[in-house]
Amino acid sequence: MSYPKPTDAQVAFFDEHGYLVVQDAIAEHDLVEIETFCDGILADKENLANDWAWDERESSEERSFRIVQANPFELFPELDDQIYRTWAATFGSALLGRAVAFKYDQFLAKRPGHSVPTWWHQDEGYWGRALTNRGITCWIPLQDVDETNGCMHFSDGAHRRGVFPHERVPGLKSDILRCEVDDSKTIACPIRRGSVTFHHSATPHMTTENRSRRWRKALTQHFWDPEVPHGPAGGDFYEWRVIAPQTKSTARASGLRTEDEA
Ligand SMILES: O=C(O)CCC(=O)C(=O)O
Repeated sequence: MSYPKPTDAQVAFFDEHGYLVVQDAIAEHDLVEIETFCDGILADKENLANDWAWDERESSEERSFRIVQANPFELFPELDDQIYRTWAATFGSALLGRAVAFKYDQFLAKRPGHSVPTWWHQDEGYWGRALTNRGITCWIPLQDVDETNGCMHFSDGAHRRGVFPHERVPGLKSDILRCEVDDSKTIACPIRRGSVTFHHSATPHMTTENRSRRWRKALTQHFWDPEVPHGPAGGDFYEWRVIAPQTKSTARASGLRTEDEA
């Protein structure tokens, strides 16, 4: 199979709605490779991953990993030139109408039967003011997804409404944020393995908790205008932003060094 090119209708849809589903985009052999690397992270999540919904009552040894969060690009540099990354950069540049380049990725896995939603948020709520309208995300689920196991939901057209106030989620000690959206604009995007979603950096989005019997795994890739003048840890952040890496690799992905590496 060859990776698809964006059509004018897809570019127009993205511009109006702030998100897009691309069906059957990623080749199965590439999905298998992504999943092999990500399963390696899952097997050693205590050392390689954050618990993105870390319950404040749990010690670091007891983290129950309701959302596993790691940075494959930091752990596996051999993935640098993979086609799903270069394709998503090209496709995303066309959708956004400006050139973007790969910035970082995240492996996000939701434990079966013990997970939480990834609450409504805008990526710009994390990335800061320098990213205004200058980023796009390509989300690759590694199994079929729907509302029972954590598919994407978008707030239709809300990328044109600026950045909403965000807050930390009470009871958690990770850096995860949430915001309020207009419920009447919510679009759920159930998709099959191989399909992806793109969203604009100001599009509010969320995924539901995983109520299935299997892990819900996804690789999300973030693309920024290369002219953005700062790294993830050095910028013009909103006041609600916290940076709380739990491992060396997730610290490095934030542009930070742990104390023993300094
Ligand atoms: O996979 C998830 O749970 C959330 C992904 C997300 O928020 C993103 O890709 O921007």
